[in-house]
Amino acid sequence: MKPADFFASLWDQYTVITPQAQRIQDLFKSHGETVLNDHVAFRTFNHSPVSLEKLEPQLEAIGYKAYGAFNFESKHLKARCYKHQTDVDSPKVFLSELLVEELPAHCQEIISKLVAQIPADAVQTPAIFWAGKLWETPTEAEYLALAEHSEYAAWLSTMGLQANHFTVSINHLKRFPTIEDVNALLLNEGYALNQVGGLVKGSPESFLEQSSTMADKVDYTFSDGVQKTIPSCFYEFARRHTMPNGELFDSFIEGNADKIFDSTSAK
Ligand code: OOG
Ligand code: NI
Repeated sequence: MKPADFFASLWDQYTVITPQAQRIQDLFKSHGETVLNDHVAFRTFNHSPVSLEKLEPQLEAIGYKAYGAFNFESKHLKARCYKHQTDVDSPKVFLSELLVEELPAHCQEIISKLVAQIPADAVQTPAIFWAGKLWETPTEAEYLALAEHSEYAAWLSTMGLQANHFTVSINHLKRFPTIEDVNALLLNEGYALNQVGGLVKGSPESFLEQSSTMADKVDYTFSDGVQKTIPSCFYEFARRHTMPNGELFDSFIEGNADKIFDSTSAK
């Protein structure tokens, strides 16, 4: 599979439950912009047939290679980032996984019931990255129990494997050269942005500035019939800066990412 086809399929699936992303991309286009993606992110459960280490070969199969690793202790997550080995314009990939054994026993039980339903050989092709939920829908009580300890776990239990967000590369915009320009445009259009730690995560001094919308909300029916609107996915904006060695910073920053994760928070 060509990376372009991979990201096109992902985008199609992502925008169905994240209509704001299509609307915002169209908004940039209406201002004459060409929108390139900085990166795309995925979430998964560790110790499962779709763990980070099981998924990684499918990224390698489309030409990607890991180049960074991250830990988020208070969120019980670890992550890796990947870039395409030859195509510099292909989006980077941020792949995180939940360290399930670090959650309270009752959360582990809920998750192990979900994970037990995933076929051992679930990972066969890159299409696994938009496979969605590989388990039966949880009950509302299970969702709320997970959310109390891990918003990430609750989100993953309802949404499954899919692009959690795409990220607009501000570096490739012409009329909105700064992250403040982008945020002002979005706020003016009425979009809710992630405010955790301030609108802008990071700084030019750390070579990476990021902001994101709050996730869209979708109507969801839990397995016990309870209906609720819950967070789906969000859209991110990233501006990368040149380091003293003259190269553009191309990795991620734990202190920024920690706050971006909250873009799917239900609160
Ligand atoms: C990933 C959050 C981190 C970034 O760019 O640092 C991130 C997630 O919400 O799954 O996207
Ligand atoms: Ni991101």
